[in-house]
Amino acid sequence: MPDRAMLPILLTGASGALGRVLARNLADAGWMLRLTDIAPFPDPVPERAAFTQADLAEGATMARLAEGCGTILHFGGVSVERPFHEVLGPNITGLFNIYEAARLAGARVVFASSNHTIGFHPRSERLDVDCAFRPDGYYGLSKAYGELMGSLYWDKHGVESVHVRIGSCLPAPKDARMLSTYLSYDDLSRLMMRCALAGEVGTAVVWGASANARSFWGADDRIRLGWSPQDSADGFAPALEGAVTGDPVVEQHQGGAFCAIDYTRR
Ligand code: 15L
Repeated sequence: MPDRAMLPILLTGASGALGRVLARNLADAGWMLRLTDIAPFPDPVPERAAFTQADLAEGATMARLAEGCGTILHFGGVSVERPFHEVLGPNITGLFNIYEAARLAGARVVFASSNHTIGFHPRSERLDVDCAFRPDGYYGLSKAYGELMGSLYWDKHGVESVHVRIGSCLPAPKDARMLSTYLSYDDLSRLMMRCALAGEVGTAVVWGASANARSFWGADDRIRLGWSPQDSADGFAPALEGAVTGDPVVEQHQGGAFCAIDYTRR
């Protein structure tokens, strides 16, 4: 097996908000990238990268793109709560196509999971990654399925799979909840590089959040990946304490109880 760091990375969802950040930061760090998305890539394609416009439904295209790659960063699919039938194709069939592509290529998958897999746990519990799934919608449910798909492909086919339960990955936190869930773009990028570089990982689950003092989340597998976040939402606390962007009626009803309040209102 050639050194993973010498092999290209396939990045799905490259035209999305996080995909664009990763395309730029990983290319700047010297990685060779294959980018793909159903939507055109809106930025100049970085040096040492190639972009292919494709639907995750095209299994043969995904397999071709993954050929020769060491790692697949799977950020493609539906990334917000939508009706069940809109989530189903990209996040379940598309997900299957990615794991099959990884199996054929002998690549490691890094799956962009979400805090919405556990969104209906109360905020008062400190959650470790082995907590039960409590998805807060069809989107979160599809991400929980994705983590189980990763587990299946490791146990059955030896495909390594890292599941990153991303909190709120934005340029800056926007409300009080994000003082707990914020993940900076730089912490995300460093995490992805560690996921691509780490020695044997089998399956691993990581909370995708910066070093936020108010975090809802506890133990995970970050040590095995050699990652620790360097940024934090804490500096935003004076401006955001008490700030709410969810539906005030639902927040009152639930007492601001759940990890993922922005989706519980729908
Ligand atoms: C996510 O998983 C979503 O992709 C994003 O749109 C936000 O809702 C984020 O979680 C969050 O919980 O803040």
